Amino acid sequence: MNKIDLGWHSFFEKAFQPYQNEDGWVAGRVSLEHKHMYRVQTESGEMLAEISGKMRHNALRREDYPAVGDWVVLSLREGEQRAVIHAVLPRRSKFSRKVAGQVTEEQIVATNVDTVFLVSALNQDFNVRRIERYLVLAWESGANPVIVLSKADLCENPDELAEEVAAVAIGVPIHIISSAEHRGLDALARYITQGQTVALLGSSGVGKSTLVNHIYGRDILNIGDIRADDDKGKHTTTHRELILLPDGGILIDTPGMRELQLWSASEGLSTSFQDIEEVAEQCFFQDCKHENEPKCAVKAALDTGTLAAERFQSYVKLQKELAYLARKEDKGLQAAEKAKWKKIHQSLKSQPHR
Ligand SMILES: Nc1nc2c(ncn2[C@@H]2O[C@H](COP(=O)(O)OP(=O)(O)O)[C@@H](O)[C@H]2O)c(=O)[nH]1
Ligand SMILES: [Mg+2]
Ligand SMILES: [Zn+2]
Repeated sequence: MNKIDLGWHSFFEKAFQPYQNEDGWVAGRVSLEHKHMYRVQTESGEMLAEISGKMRHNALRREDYPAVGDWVVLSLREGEQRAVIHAVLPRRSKFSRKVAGQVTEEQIVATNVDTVFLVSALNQDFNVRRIERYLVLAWESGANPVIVLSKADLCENPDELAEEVAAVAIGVPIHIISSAEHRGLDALARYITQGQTVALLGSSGVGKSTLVNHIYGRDILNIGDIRADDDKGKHTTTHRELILLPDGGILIDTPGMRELQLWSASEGLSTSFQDIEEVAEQCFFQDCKHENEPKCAVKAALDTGTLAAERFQSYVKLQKELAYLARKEDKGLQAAEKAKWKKIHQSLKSQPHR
């Protein structure tokens, strides 16, 4: 396996330069994350790797640790399929969400992704607002979003629903597919060429793993079996996994996310809701909240119906969520900074006096 097939790029080549004179140090790509262990793909094969003590010591935040899709700097242990990770190379893109639950912490879903397939099933779970939410994070990630509407075989009017999506996903390609009927899959192939990384994101049960198997041409992932009363399937994918396709191209299958909570994404919000932000530029007051201000262009657009009320509500809601997150994150950063200094003071104290 050569590095190009693994997604190597001149960007990483440059970032790796400071390490290339170290004896036996190579670059590898993280394909699976275990607890404290990583499965890494290299030119000399697949191996298990641990991060070095120094790296662990210096790591402060989630983003300082490797994630699936990362290129890392490794030293190989002679004669063993084991390695030590010394650094994470800078990321070209990073898809993050907030960890589930109350904790304000980043969860990195996948990195160095060229294209994200945002997969939604065309069944009773179909929800335009959820797609909007995914789009915000996808735009923020730096990867190109593509919307994949799956299970078309279960839907009477896929084109109508695709149009609804098009109205909230301006300029984003939309593909209608059915793995069951092998419909629309060829159109996806053009995104998955040699060295290109595509991550599949979407709620549990929408058919991501099934799609990976169809693209691969063989059942390499477990599929959630259909429960008697619906077609959602069991939650079988529990980890993120990078898969190398036989004809080149790299897929990252991610676990289903029941709730997708935003992680800092102000640019992603602006890109996703460009239509609204453009209208808002016409408001009389620059800091218009579009509530009761006079000469509010957004209100006018809502009144005439050129802007859909649901879309505006969704925008306001996501904006509030981001603002709330930013306040909490700020506090979290302060705490991390404090902890770091405490660590430094302690290590100074424990050094013998000279
Ligand atoms: N009817 C129909 N069912 C599908 C299709 N693709 C996947 N499924 C079923 O949906 C369930 C969940 O699929 P899975 O790939 O595990 O979803 P994931 O959680 O997104 O990875 C399984 O029972 C699949 O057989 C499709 O195109 N049509
Ligand atoms: Mg799955
Ligand atoms: Zn306004």
